[in-house]
Amino acid sequence: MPYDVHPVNIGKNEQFAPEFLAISPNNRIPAIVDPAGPGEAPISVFESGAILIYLAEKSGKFLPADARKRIQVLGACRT
Ligand SMILES: N[C@@H](CCC(=O)N[C@@H](CS)C(=O)NCC(=O)O)C(=O)O
Repeated sequence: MPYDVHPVNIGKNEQFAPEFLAISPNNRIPAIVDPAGPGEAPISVFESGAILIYLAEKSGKFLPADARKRIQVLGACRT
């Protein structure tokens, strides 16, 4: 997927800028904006785990449909 990187300098408190808080309300990086989100509307996603799940679901890759394999990928089970 093509993407643009927008550095946020937390050493300069840029994570508290209103423009960034509109994307990531917990003032944490990483965060993404998908201009073509569900319903073709833009969506902001924050928290790295949520971002990875969002991108996996959008791409149709990495997250198996099978429940056992899916939870193994999420790293939240004992086999
Ligand atoms: N649970 C978050 C943690 C992210 C996080 O802690 N990011 C740090 C940098 S590594 C941050 O943005 N700190 C800025 C702050 O706390 O103001 C995730 O997984 O995305």
